[in-house]
Amino acid sequence: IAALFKLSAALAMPLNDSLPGNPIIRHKYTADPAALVHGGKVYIYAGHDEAPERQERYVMNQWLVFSSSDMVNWTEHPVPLKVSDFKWAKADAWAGQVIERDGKFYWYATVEHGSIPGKAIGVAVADRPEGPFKDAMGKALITNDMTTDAKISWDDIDPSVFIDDDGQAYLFWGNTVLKYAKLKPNMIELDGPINRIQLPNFTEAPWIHKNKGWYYLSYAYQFPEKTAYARSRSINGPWQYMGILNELAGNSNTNHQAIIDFKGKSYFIYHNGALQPHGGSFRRSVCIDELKYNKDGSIKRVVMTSE
Ligand code: FUB
Repeated sequence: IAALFKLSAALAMPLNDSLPGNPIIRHKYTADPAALVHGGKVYIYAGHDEAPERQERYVMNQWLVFSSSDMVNWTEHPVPLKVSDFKWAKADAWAGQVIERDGKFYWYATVEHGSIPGKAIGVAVADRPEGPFKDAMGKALITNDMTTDAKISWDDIDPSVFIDDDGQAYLFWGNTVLKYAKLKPNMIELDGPINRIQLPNFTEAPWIHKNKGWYYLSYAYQFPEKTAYARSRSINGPWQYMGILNELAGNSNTNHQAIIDFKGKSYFIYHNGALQPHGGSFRRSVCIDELKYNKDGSIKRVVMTSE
């Protein structure tokens, strides 16, 4: 029986409670979604909010991955990555993003560094989108002592990675100060200086996507957080602020988005604290709504739906 139990735990399991509607995952709290489209499926990478009821602080030790080929039925895969997989890290499976390059999947993830005070960004790599992922560098890619412009220990968080049509990869990240740098083709070294971008009320959670020749930079705005966005004709800016994309995330003081195209539609994937009975800022849940553009390339506001 023990062997059978192990086998079933090791296999990906379709979720019994995977119902149409928001939140999309209801048996666990999930936060900070990043999404990847690969091989006819959408993969959602999320932090696991593990804070017990009434504990008002983040308890996040691992990340989770879910896949779907129809955006309705989600399959949970075995835990793909944990803080403890980064031997140099000590806590906090905060936000990140996974991207594919040359058949490898790279996960840029925020953690608390074990010996350099503050948050850091590590890179994990896998041969398959669902993992398992392992530390790609044996050390952090970004540490809090590399930049000094924000006097907080959590300003080097929330990596978002983007590969442009010419093959150049970029890493965007930050809290309070938004930074970006080129990545070398090996995806684990910066290729040039760290640059800064000024955007109104930038808090955290940058996400880059491209549509019809425009680069879009969406981000968490103010605190409690709404989602705002800017756009540019160049990845290097200048960025034109375009306004609010999504309102405060019900019952959560953070909002954190990913934007993808899948099977002819665009989607806005985010979290809120609406899952009952204990949802809130430290027990968040991933939601998905369709994202629509106006004729001029601006984006319509996303209003949370329950269907
Ligand atoms: O989940 C921990 C942190 O809260 C993330 O890194 C931020 O984006 C915010 O959602």
